[in-house]
Amino acid sequence: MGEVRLIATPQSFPCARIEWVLKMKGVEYEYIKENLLNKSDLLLQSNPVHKKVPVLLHNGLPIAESLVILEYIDETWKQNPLLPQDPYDRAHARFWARFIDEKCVVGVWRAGVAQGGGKGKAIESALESLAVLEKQIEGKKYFGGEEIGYLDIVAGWIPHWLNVVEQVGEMELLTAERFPHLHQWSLNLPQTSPFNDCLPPRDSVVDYYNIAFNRVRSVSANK
Ligand SMILES: N[C@@H](CCC(=O)N[C@@H](CS)C(=O)NCC(=O)O)C(=O)O
Repeated sequence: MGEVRLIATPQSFPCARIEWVLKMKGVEYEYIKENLLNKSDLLLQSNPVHKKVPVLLHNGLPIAESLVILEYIDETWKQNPLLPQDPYDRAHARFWARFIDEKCVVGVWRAGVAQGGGKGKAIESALESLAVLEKQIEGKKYFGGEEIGYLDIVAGWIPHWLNVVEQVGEMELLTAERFPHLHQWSLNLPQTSPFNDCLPPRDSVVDYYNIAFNRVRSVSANK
């Protein structure tokens, strides 16, 4: 199916999503490691709008945005389908993928970065979004049911990255008491393939978020 290259950064979970799915599908790819502090011409030319990783290059053609890339991979390599086959179920999966990115990721990030007076409110808002997600996993082993599916990949940052954001952001969000189902899922998922052989060292993710949070905080302090 041609040449597959992935422009990515090991500590980035949108990039990890792509690696997980390429591995699930058994697609061979070349990993092109990007330095986000000094972006390459290849990244800037391949994703001129957002200038972000991940970017998938398939036979030289760039595809950006992790959720878009996941669907492209699923449509191009049909083995081990990721999204449900039924149109209604697919629409439902897309709805929840957007909820995860637009509400959970953004809410957790904002809570982590926040300091001082606004932190309590930001944490509350992140907890509200996680509570909604908790309802989606209740009674199921994975978001995909008995098998890992699209939403497990999209939410796959929670087991490894959320805990780092909690540490760097000095807060506690995902506890077994608050969210027993999501908590159990987040213990199960990293035991499974491809997650268990494709996670960046935790310390490197801590460093990455320390740098990222400090940058955002200093930009907002200088406004
Ligand atoms: N919505 C995008 C988010 C991608 C994203 O935020 N990438 C970060 C790394 S995790 C990045 O490239 N940041 C560089 C920058 O903002 O300059 C996706 O899902 O692919």
